[in-house]
Amino acid sequence: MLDYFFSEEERLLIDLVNRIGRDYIAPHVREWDENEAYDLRPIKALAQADLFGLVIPEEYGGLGWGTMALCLAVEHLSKYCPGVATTYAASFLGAYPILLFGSKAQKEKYLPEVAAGRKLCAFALTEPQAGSDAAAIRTRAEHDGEHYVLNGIKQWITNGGIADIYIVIALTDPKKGARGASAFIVEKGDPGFVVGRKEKKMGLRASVTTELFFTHCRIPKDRLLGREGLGFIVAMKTLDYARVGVGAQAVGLAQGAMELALKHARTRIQFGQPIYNFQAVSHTFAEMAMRIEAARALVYQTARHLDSGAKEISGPSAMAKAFATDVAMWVAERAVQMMGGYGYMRDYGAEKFMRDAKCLQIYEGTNEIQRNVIARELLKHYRD
Ligand code: COS
Repeated sequence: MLDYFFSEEERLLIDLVNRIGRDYIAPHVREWDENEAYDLRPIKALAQADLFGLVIPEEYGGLGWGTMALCLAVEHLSKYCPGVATTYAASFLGAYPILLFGSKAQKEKYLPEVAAGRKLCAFALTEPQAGSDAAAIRTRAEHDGEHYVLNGIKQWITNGGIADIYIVIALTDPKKGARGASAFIVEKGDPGFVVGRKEKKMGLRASVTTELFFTHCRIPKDRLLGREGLGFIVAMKTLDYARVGVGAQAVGLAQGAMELALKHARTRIQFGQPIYNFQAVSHTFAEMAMRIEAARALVYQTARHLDSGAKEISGPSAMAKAFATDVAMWVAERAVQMMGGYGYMRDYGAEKFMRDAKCLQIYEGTNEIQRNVIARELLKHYRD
């Protein structure tokens, strides 16, 4: 691995996350995957280590470190279990809108609880008919005195049911399309808000994904984030910040898959020698290492770019997400191949990385959508 000149704090953070990974995640990974079970223990350990406060400013009880720190935490968690990393990262996806667009009162009310890990967040944009075409949402939010009344369905929401705070994008002025969307904070227990069934997923099975139903769900007016009409911008800006985190998740996943397969290749004897001695195998690992390092460098540089306060973040974040997750899928598939029958069997962990990797190319915007974003941003630099 290249020397990325981590600060002392970053080194301590990496050690801490690895300790949590070894103690609270590694022993249970297979069981959670088999049983599609969400387990609170690693989340509690992350909370006790103050790691839910990484990007939350100190004045709201966080550490105020930024996106780079969050990427390091997500990367190293993902080596052990990308599903646990999903629960953790998705909570930040739900916290970013408050961080970026919340009023002082909203920040004071919600962020300390989030930073302490006492409350998880979720981000609800997707609907049955609105996936890549996010502007096609139908969930409505109508005025009713001092309240808004929400009606609609959200689909494939990470942390559904286990989160206490939900950012819900809904139309306040449907005639205006994307410009008529607004973002709201909905709390667990709000009247008319019901969590639907838990989805059965191919991978990331330690994380929870559900539908959300809003039926005449009444929320006070002060739950609006920013102002009416800003909902689509809230969603897109949030994704600009969060997508690099999916890239970090991909780097950790790929590293975990490579290390697993490498251990196998160095100890598996065929034709009288470790299979790593065969060039077809060692060159595959060389290729894995190269691609992972390129993905890592892009993710770290993008995270530092975001932390610098740079304005143009959509393109870099989309690049980091698409590039790193494509690398992760490739590495995980190759890891299965390098382990042969052991790779295919559920007892050995490689196929789980492959199933987990698939989702990373899909969620928080498919990699096809990322390429749309990159192509759109590219044109801004070559207008003449
Ligand atoms: N920051 C700020 N504003 C943004 C933005 C960004 N990153 N991306 C888009 N916008 C604005 C546009 O400027 C445009 O505003 P105006 O109407 O004022 O011009 C508006 O949002 C609509 O943008 P655009 O015309 O590009 O939207 P499309 O309908 O073509 O949809 C989107 C393209 C952005 C929805 C698509 O690229 C996308 O990201 N889809 C995936 C959604 C997603 O990630 N879902 C996962 C949910 S969380 S797991």
